[in-house]
Amino acid sequence: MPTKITAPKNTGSLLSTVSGPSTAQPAAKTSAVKNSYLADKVEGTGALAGSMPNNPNKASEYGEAAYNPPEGATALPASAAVTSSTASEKNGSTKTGSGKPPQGINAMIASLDRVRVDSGGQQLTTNQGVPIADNQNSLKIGLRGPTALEDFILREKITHFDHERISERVVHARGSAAHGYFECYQALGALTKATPFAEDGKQTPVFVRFSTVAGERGSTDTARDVRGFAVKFYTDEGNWDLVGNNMPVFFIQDAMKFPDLVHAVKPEPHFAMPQASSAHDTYWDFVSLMPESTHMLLWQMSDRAIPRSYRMMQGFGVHTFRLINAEGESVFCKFHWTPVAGTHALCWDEAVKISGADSDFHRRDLWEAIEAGAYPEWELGLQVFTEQQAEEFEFDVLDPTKLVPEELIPVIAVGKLVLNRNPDNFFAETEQVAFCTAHIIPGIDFSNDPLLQGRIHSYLDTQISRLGGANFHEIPINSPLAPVHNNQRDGMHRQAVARGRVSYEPNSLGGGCPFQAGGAKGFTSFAERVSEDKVRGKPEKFADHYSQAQLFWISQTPVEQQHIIKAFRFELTRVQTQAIRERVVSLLANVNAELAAGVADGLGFAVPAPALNISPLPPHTYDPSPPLSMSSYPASDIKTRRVAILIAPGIDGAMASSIYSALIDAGAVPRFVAAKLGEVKAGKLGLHAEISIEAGPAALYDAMVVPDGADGVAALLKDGNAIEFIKDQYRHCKPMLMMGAAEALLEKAGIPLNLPSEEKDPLIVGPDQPDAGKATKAFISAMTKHKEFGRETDPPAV
Ligand code: HDE
Repeated sequence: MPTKITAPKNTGSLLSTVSGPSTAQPAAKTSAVKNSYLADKVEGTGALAGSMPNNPNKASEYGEAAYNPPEGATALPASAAVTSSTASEKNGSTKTGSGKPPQGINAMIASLDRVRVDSGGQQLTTNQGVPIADNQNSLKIGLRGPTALEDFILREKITHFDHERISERVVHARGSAAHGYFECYQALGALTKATPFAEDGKQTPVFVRFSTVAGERGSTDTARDVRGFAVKFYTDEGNWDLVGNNMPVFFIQDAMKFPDLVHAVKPEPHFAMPQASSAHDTYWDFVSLMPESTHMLLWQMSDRAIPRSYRMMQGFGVHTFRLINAEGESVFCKFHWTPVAGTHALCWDEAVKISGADSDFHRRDLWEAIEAGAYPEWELGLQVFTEQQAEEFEFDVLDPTKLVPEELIPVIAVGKLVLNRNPDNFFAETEQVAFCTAHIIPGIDFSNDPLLQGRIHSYLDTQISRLGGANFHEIPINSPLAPVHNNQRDGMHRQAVARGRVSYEPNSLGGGCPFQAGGAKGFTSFAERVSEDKVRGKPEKFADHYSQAQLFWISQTPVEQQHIIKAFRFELTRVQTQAIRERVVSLLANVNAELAAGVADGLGFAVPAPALNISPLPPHTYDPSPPLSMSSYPASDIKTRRVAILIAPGIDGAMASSIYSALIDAGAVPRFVAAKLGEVKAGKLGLHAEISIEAGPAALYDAMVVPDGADGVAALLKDGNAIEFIKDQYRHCKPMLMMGAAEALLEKAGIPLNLPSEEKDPLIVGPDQPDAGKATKAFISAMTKHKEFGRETDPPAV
């Protein structure tokens, strides 16, 4: 009797990728189905999809309910098989992985360890891992013959090389960066639910990039320019980028004008000059027609635009932001970074000379400080105010050309930023880091500042072309530490290998995952009530272009004011069109008569009539605000300050050595500087020159020393480079320790011991103090003052 063959239920469907029976019956696991994982997958899929008969949250998308988005509906799969891409996923290999189905993880995140490469002890290979036998010669037909097209090793190498460059940032192309951490002093839950502020002492890793704005990627660090101060916080609720500057206001009030501003300041398009400088016609043409720039122009012409170091400048978020707490309450907020090392600047002549001597001056300074363990530090401060307070201010807090005076709203210190690790690779990290004002986290929100609103679009957009596509977030320096799960797929250079077939939401085949976090855990915008006409325009308070420029001016010390006048004079002298110069001074005439007169005098014309003041509101008169002056942020030590000790044969070696050691003990960086490298006979000692004057001229040091020793000084007196070195140190207002015989060098350089005011120059130490120990102490204390501006005359006497 023939055996009755019963077809196992649904087995055929199990083995097919299309259609199936109209029953939810489980498929039979017979011997025909070798992979029971496949059966689990199909069976479990039906069950999982069946457990979600509808989209229960749909109603919450409409009306009032939308204010509190719920967490997404989810269901758990019966086993890992259900959400897999393939039932063969357990067949592991050295390439496909362990064969252990991953669930709920994204292996793209985590520390940079996962992508670090070190080739120590390794052989050279192609990008395909093929060992390269000969890295010296291309493949030729005979030793003197042509190169073969089949030389895939040469072609891979050259092709990669041809594509090594990516386009530079449209602005802020020149920059330097470092890793570190932000530490919150105290939990700020009452103000914000932002996770970096969630607990006392909480640390959040950061990557910070400083930059100039106008210059190209290879341009000089010490150009007169605004500096970028961009901080990426890798928080446990995603990346938060606070993309600020070292000045608290900006040139323009609306994003619409940014391309115009940047086109005006960049090298002029016909001949691509000047590089990294605003001192040219198109820039001043534009800003002089934009009176709202006036306040920022004063900041830009101040010494803030020529910082001594990235480590010695403030940072500001510029715009008004919002903080939101767990109850959904919101306050306005301004962000301030204040350097522990104080705020210090270069002299303009010094900045120009540094550009020639070391155009990487700021990059080197940041790198060297971190390598040496002198970790740069800033304090984060917040100015917090309510919407009602903001309405009463005489300026509009949505206007980025205005600041909130600290006398009105004090800055509260909330944490510190420490930079303690240099990048491993400039391109992979500093060049590829993608800051984006749109990167905010729960607890932080935007204000309606029209400049900020435009930036929210711009940064995401620019990264797509600069970093080659929509997947720039996967570049290791940009990927967050927080888990990333969404249904975005594909695109150029995609690296994540998404498991499963679900790439949409809502879904039931993935158990609803990844599900929406809901209002309690996810990002929600502050539900600000807006009921306005759709219009292109600005509020009336934006039209007050001069009150805060006046505030800035009257808050500067007389020295700072003189520097501002001289900076305008320099920039406008390089402008060729007289009408533009006059227009700039007509703006300044609305700020301060002395300022306008000083600039006009320097340019050889009379102060023109003030520019039309179009504000419909009466101007506001502020009291001076001391925090707007750099002099409010001194430093108390000389850590990382560079000191040149000029030496020549016959110098007092014992004295030179003891000064050297005392400076090291104080945390400074002394260097023996001589006419050339090699041993310099100094009494019984042989001192080794560390750098020559020509390789390390005066502008590169914060202070200088000439030890005693008649023969050594006699040799220096004959060296024109040494005399120029001493003159520059004096002219740049730097501390000088001139021991014993070295006084003759001051005479030869024409340097007076008294200031033009007739008082003794406090930063020239030594000539009247024969005890080297005491003199060095006095010198170290003088160095904490950094510069003696009382020396300055116009034009310089030395
Ligand atoms: Fe930027 N800005 N910006 N900016 N900005 C860029 O983004 C832009 C503005 C700032 O170290 C670009 O990745 C627009 C204000 C810094 O990588 C670009 C507007 C402030 C950095 C861009 C502004 C800044 C940038 C160029 C007006 C201070 C360097 C490459 C609506 C608060 C970040 C890039 C880094 C970089 C656009 C105005 C600071 C093109 C459209 C105001 C520190 O997206």
